[in-house]
Amino acid sequence: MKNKPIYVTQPYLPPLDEFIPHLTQIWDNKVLTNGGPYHQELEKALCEYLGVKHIALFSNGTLALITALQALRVTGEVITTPYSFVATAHSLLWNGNRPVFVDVEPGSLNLDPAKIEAAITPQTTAIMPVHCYGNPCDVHAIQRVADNYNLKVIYDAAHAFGVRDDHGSVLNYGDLSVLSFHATKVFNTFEGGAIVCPDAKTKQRIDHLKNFGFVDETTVVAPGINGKMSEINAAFGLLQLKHLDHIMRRRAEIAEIYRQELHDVPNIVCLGDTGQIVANNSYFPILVESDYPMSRDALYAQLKEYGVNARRYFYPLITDFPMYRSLPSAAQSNLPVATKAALKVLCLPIYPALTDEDVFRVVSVLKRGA
Ligand code: T4K
Repeated sequence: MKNKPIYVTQPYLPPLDEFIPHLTQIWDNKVLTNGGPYHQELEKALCEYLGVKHIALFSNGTLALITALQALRVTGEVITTPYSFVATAHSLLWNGNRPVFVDVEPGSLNLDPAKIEAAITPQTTAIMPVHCYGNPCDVHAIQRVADNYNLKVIYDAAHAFGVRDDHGSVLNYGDLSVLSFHATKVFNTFEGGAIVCPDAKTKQRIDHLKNFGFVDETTVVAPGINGKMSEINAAFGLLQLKHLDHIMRRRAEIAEIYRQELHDVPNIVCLGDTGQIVANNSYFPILVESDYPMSRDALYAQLKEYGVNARRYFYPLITDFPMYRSLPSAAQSNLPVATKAALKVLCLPIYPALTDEDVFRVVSVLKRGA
C-alpha cells in the first residue's frame, strides 16, 4: 500500500463548526473589510498574546514588508540576507531600494552582525535582517551597528510568531517587525500579515498607508496601498488563537522526537536552539553534511519516494535569482556561509496533524540513508 503523503507543513484548521458563528456574525452585520470589528479585536488579541504594544494587520506579509519600508521612508541601500524567502528582497525592489547582501552566521543562518559594517556606504539607510526559521537574530549586535551609523532596522519576522527571549517578544526589537500569517505559518489567517510597531503614531501612519493613504473621507496624505485584512481572515485568526497552545505544544513534541532520534545520526545536524526562551518550531531544518552517504538532493528525492515532501528552504539563495545575481554583493565569494548552507539544508515536516508514526517514518528514511 502506498504511504499517505507527508508535507513539509499543513495549516491547522479548527473544527469547522467553531467558525460558523463567526461567518453568521459577518453575514449579519455586513461589514466585510476596512477595519471592521473582527479586525480590531484581532489586533488587540494579538498584542496581548505576543506581548507587543501595537500591531497593524495586513492582507499578507509581503505587502506588510513593503509598507514597513514606506512607513520609515527608507531610501537608497538596505543591508539584508541572501538566506531567506525571496519576498524579503523583493520588498526592497518594490520600494526602489537597492539590496546589499551580507553573509549569515554558520550557527543560526541569520545575518552576521560582524559583517554588516563593511557593507555600509553613504547610501545605506537601513538593515533588514530575518529571524530565519523563528530563531532570533543577534539583535543586540545588529542594533549597535544600526545606532553607530544611524540606520533603521526592519526585521522580517515572518517565521517568528510567538518567539521570546529573556526580554520578552523578539518582535519588539528594531524599528519595526513584520509577520506573515500565510497558510504555511505557525499562526495563519489563510493569507495575512502584520507590522509590529513601538508607538501609536507609527501605527497610525501604517494604518493610513495600508488604506490608500486616506486619513478621512476626503483626505489622502500619502501614495498608500490596499493592504487591509478582511473580516473573514481576522475572524479565522481569532479562532486560531484559541487553539494556539495545542499547536505550539504539538510542534514542540515533534521537534523533540526529531532531536532525540537524529542526534546520533552521523552527518545530520539539527539547527535551532539559538537563544530563544520560547521557540515556535515553525520549521525543522537539518544540514546534510558532505560525509552523509548521499547528497542532500539525493536524500530529498529518497524522502519523496517514501511520500515525504521535505523542502529545501532556502535553496536557491535569493542572490541566485536573475533580478539579484548581477549585484556585486550577490557574488558567491561574498556569501560563503550562505552558499554552503543552501546546498545542505533540508526542512523536515512539522505541523500539528503529523502523528508520531509519521515522524518516525521520516526519521527511518534518514537513518536508512546513514
Ligand atoms: N519573509 C519570509 C522570511 C517568508 O518566509 C515569507 C513567506 C514572507 C516574507 C512573505 O510572507 P507572505 O507574503 O507569504 O505572507 C511558502 C509560502 O507561500 C510563503 O508564505 C512562505 N514564506 C514560504 C517559506 O513558503 P511555498 O511556495 O514553498 O509554499 P507551497 O505552496 O509549496 O506550500 C508548502 C506546503 O504547505 C505544501 O507542500 C503543502 C502545504 N500547504 C500549503 C498551502 C498554501 C497546505 O497544506 N495548504 C495550503 O493552503 O511558499
